[in-house]
Amino acid sequence: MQLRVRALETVLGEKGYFDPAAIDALIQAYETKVGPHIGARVVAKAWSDPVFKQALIADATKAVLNMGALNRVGDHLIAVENTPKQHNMIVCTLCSCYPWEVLGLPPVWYKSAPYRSRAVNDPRGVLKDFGVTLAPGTDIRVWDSTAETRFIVLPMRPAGTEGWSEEKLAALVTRDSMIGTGLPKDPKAAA
Ligand SMILES: [Co+2]
Repeated sequence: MQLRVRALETVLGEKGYFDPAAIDALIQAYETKVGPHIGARVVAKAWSDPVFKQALIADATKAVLNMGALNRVGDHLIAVENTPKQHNMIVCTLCSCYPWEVLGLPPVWYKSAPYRSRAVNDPRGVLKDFGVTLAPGTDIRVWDSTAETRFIVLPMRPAGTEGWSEEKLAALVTRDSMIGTGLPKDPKAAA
């Protein structure tokens, strides 16, 4: 596969269909600029600013545009909010669709067949494997990503963070908490 991609890239480049520098810039952006720190800032802002949170739930694509996210044409981002009654979890059962613009490159397990099937069949078991136990009575909703529609979980703001700055809050937001396979860090441990 790598060789094929390389060959295709060479041919297209030689024919002048694209500028190799543009590809390099894109790869570099995803390797160094884009990552879960962007999603963490989005979540921290939503925790701190009710107006932004409303805008995020209404249209996440639009809401994250101003936060350094590299939106790709045709992509649609949806933010799903965890509540005491509902925990959200994200999967791509078909392949590995992932909200790159806010979370960067996907972890290896996200693309694995066991995660992709078990997230649907046994989400509670998957959470257990990740060390997450939800309060009794919490429903789990699993969202299946596609090439056009991707999801980011808005975790619940941890108790004991009243008055915290957005920057301090963002440090609690883990990548997995935005996929739904984890929870934010314990503020007592982080303080
Ligand atoms: Co996919």
